[in-house]
Amino acid sequence: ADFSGTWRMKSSENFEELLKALGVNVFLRKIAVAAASRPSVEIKQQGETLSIQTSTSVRTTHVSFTVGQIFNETTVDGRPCTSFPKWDTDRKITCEQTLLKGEGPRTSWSRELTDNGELVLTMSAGDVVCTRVYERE
Ligand code: RET
Ligand code: NA
Repeated sequence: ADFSGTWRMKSSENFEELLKALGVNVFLRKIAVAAASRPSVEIKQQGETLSIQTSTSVRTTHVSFTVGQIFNETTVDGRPCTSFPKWDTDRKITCEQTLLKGEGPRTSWSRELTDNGELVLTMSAGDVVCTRVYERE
C-alpha cells in the first residue's frame, strides 16, 4: 500500500470527545477542535518508512517511522510517548503508544487505505475512538 500524497479531510467524528478523554480542558479543546477541522496532511512513503506531516493553524506535527520499529512521537494532546507501528493488514497500520511519564488512558492510532482510495485515521484514548476520513487532494 502507498499512503503517499496530500490529503484533505472529509469527515471527523469524536475529536472533541477524544481530547476530553485525555483531560484537555474545555477552553483548549475548543481552540484545538476549530484548528483540527482544517488540517493539511502530507505523507511520503518509501517502502515501510513513512513521513507524515499534519499541519493546523495552531499545531503542526511531523513524524517519521518505519513499520515494525519503535519510535518517539507525542500523543494528540502533546505528551511524549513511544509508539510501535505494525501492519494490521497490508493496507492498515496500527500503533500502540506508551507515555514516557505520568498516567493517562491507553492511546493508539491506526491509518488505513480503503478500497475506494480514502485514508481512514483513527485515534483512541481508552474507550473513545475518533475517526477521520481523508481523500486525496
Ligand atoms: C492540544 C492541547 C493544547 C492546546 C491545543 C492543542 C491542539 C491540538 C491540535 C491537534 C490536531 C490534531 C490533528 C490530528 C490528526 O489528524 C495539543 C490538544 C491548541 C490542533 C489534526
Ligand atoms: Na487529521
